[in-house]
Amino acid sequence: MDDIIYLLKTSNHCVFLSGAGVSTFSGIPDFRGKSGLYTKYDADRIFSLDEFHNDPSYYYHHSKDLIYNLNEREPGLIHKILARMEEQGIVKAIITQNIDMLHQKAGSINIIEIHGSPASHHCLQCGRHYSYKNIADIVQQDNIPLCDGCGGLIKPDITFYGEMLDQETLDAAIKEVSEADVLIVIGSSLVVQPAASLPLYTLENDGKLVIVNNMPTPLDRYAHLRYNDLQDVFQYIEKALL
Ligand code: CNA
Repeated sequence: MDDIIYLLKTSNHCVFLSGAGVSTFSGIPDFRGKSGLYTKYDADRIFSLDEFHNDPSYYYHHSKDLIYNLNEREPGLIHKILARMEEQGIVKAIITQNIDMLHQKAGSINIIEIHGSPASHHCLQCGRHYSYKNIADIVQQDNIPLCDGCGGLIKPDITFYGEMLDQETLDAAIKEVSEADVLIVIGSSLVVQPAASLPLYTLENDGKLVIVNNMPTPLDRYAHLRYNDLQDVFQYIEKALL
């Protein structure tokens, strides 16, 4: 564990790439972990663009207690320690695949949400914007949100499967990982593209890759350091550096 402390102490531009495993400490299930959503149902379908167009109730029904109750969720151990690490200049940026807004809630500032966020929604017909709270109230009453102006279907500004990532956001993430001398991937299975390929930019630019995940990932063989348990690693970092 002293090896990761050494890397953090000597790094000039340390970036984290976070995945759903980080938010399991806040009671939000991941997708592919031991108790992930895949063990219960086809989680891809919830976030499928085709499915959303065919039957938006599938997304809104299944995300009622996943997305539209996020005001009840609190940042976990990892979110909190990362925010303190940024405050102390140890972390330069967090790129997250998560769509739960918990890095912000913990106080992190430089966050790149590559899969978007439910903080905003928009009407697919006229483009009118809606806030998270606006939509959460409607979904909690088991209704499907429709546009006040034109009656069009409202979609969260989350990138669904079958949809392109926002190019500006992806470019910002690529810039960060390219500049990173240390990239630490935490709680991600590294299978969802293009996020899963971001570490390759760090490696191409002679940066070091660290992976903390309790299941194998396709990039394990490229990792300079590899750990299993998020809690162990972050508690060690907290004790050694904060
Ligand atoms: P994933 O594929 O579910 O991978 C999460 C990984 O974390 C798994 O390999 C787990 O084994 C691992 N893990 C869980 N707990 C721990 C722990 N304590 N220590 C070490 N490892 C642990 O999720 P990814 O983020 O890789 O996949 C990307 C998808 C999942 C994105 O599109 C997300 O939007 C989507 N997602 C987000 C959330 C959220 O916002 N909280 C929740 C579920 C899914």
